[in-house]
Amino acid sequence: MHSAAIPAPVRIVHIGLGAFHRSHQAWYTYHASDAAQWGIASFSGRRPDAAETLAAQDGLYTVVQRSGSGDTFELVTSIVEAVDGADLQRLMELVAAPETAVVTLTITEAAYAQYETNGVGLEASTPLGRLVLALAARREAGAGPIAVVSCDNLADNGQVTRKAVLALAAWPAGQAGPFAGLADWIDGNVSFVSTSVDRITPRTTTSDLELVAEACGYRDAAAVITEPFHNWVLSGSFPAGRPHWEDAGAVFVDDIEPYENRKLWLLNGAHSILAYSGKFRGHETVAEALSDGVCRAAVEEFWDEAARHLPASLMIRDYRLALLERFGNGRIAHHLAQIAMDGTTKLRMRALPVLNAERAAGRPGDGAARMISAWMAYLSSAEEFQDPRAAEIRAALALEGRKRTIALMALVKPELAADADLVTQISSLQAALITSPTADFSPFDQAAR
Ligand code: CS2
Repeated sequence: MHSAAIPAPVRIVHIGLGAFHRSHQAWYTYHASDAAQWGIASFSGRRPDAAETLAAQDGLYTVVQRSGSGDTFELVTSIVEAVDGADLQRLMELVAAPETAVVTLTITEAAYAQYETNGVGLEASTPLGRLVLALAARREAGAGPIAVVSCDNLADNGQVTRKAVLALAAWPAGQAGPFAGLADWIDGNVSFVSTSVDRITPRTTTSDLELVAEACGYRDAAAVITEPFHNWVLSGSFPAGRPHWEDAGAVFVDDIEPYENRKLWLLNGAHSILAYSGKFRGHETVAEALSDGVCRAAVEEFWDEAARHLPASLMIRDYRLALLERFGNGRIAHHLAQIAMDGTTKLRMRALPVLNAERAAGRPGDGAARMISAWMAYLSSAEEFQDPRAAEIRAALALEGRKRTIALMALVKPELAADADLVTQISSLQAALITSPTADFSPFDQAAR
């Protein structure tokens, strides 16, 4: 355990201080052998709450690793400063400091699409807007190259971040001042690292906090509960250095795509199927949904399709077995409602690549299509839902039958709605789900897997 008495100097700036940041990037940094050199200044997202809570306890918090058989507790000291995300001044100051070498992001999948779909420009209220303003400050200060590391569940997240940041930096093009030539400077000086991140971290509950108080003898309002499993694959350069994250198991690779696809399709894809079909069938948690044969069959059906487009060298069978065990950990109450959020963005990453690959190979891709159908069935029955395109979803839900299906499909991707065969396929899968919600729509032989 590192000493909490002398905080490490800030060399990493994080945007998106939430439970996952605390159980993943901050935890890896804490476990690096050179942790004493790498302090994190972590900025909250939309609300200041997480930063206020953590700042009140000097950035210290407990990671509870919860396995099927018990809990272990660890005090993590890598976050040395917790700041309200709205404090743009402090963000600019820290990113402009030459000692700062890395900016990590957990800003949700939806944050990357927003500037495209909503035409959002360079605004200090959005996480990427804040990042661009901070990078402008770094250029102004002559502090040199830096790495930006997206830790959100998007394929090719480094490139997606790069494109979004460059587009935003060029937004005020032609204006004088700090933005002239900014996109060119970013292009030449900022390394956008791609990553695949993995650690199931449900939202902490009040009873979790009580348990920490009882077990550790102190009150920690910022504790996180997470599974023992953790994985971080990174690809890209760090021009100003980085912690030895490999000491905690991080892996650096040249070609990240197969790892990203394996994680996004098999873990996150299955999560989305469990969330939508599970909520529709009255379940609350991942473990509950997985124990329902109907939901489980839908997951296996999708996995069979996805596996055809993943390299065998990635040990897909073992990965699937490990996922069943992780999802089945009933001591982790991972709520389906949390996963069900932001479906329009998540389905684009999780269902469409497999659907397209299956159709390109001349097969229907029912497993991937069923994920989209389950989302629609869930929306039709949900009392409330969260999505960046909630207003348009509500307008679509006011329509009937095929029209409703087309309108919802268009929100995932407009091209989908123009494909009459696909509309028919998704409509009939949805009808099957709605008219016979208890039927086992894809029987499978568990022992054969
Ligand atoms: C989940 C992920 O909420 C979701 O969409 O699928 O947060 C998932 O738990 C993590 O990616 C696991 O690493």
